[in-house]
Amino acid sequence: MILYSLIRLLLIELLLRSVLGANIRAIYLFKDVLKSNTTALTNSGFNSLVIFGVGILEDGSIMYYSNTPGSTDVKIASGGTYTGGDALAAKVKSFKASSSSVDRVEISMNSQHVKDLMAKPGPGTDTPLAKNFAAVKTAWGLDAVNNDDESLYDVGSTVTFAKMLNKIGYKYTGAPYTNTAFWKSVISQANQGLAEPNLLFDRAYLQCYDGGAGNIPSSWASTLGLKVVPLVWVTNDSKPSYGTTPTAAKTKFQGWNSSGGVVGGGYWNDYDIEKMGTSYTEYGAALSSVFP
Ligand SMILES: *[C@@H]1O[C@H](CO)[C@@H](O)[C@H](O)[C@H]1NC(C)=O
Ligand SMILES: *[C@@H]1O[C@H](CO)[C@@H](O)[C@H](O)[C@H]1NC(C)=O
Ligand SMILES: CC(=O)N[C@H]1CO[C@H](CO)[C@@H](O)[C@@H]1O
Repeated sequence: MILYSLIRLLLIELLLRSVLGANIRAIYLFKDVLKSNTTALTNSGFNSLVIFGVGILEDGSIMYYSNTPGSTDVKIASGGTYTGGDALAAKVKSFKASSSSVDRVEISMNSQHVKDLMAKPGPGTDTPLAKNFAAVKTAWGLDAVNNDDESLYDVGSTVTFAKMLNKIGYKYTGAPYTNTAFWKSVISQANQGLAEPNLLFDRAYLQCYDGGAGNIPSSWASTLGLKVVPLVWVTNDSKPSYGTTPTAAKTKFQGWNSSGGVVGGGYWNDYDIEKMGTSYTEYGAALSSVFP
């Protein structure tokens, strides 16, 4: 009887967690995914990988910008077809292999050409842009598109684009660091008439470093009407003052967790962990201890 009750409690807990998503452990992949340490990324407790450096061209083709010395940029979809090659597809698909802790993979992009393409040819699912996103989704096994708009901030075209992506099976997320008014409008319009767990805009990865260093996750969550996933920047020799060790990250996540309004945490970015020779295991463990 006791065992049965325990199992039932455990199942309810797991169900609640999956519904509420209260344990997001994310990392942004700045380094070319063909060069980063896949074993470490998929075995250190992270459950969400966000591939940085995707962009849209004027004709609706999609690029993957490598951001890594010695790597080249790749056109990953054009004319409604996946063009990124088998190696890249196999690599990204392997992130969610059965042995991996990862269950969600997103691509992160800015708002380049979104407004123009939403105006013409528009957000139909038969447009080159929509077909290209569908092709990449299938080839890479993606779950969401992450909006890292840090300059254009056009609410109307952003919401239209998010709804187009939703029609082809993507969730939509954001990486805000400033401009609460923009994000609040996008979230409320994208999620109009929807409720957990079926939100379209279902995650806000809040930058709490660099330009966003003063951000308070609980305040953002109440303004946005959506709990947030605060991000810290790992130890980095580019802007060392924002560098956060695993120990310091754990302290920050604990503080934010106790203030409320958060559903996990995450890091900007894998490149710096590898360049600085710090430990994926330790960064992952800092998240797992606060957001198990
Ligand atoms: C990749 O990560 C694994 C596990 O953390 C580690 O054992 C291995 O040495 C790393 N590989 C490289 C090339 O750094
Ligand atoms: C996180 O916050 C929740 C809710 O306040 C609390 O129950 C939990 O113990 C906290 N976790 C840690 C590791 O501090
Ligand atoms: C060592 C280093 O310069 N690392 C990176 C820190 O992050 C920025 C982006 O925010 C990269 O451009 C750097 O390469």
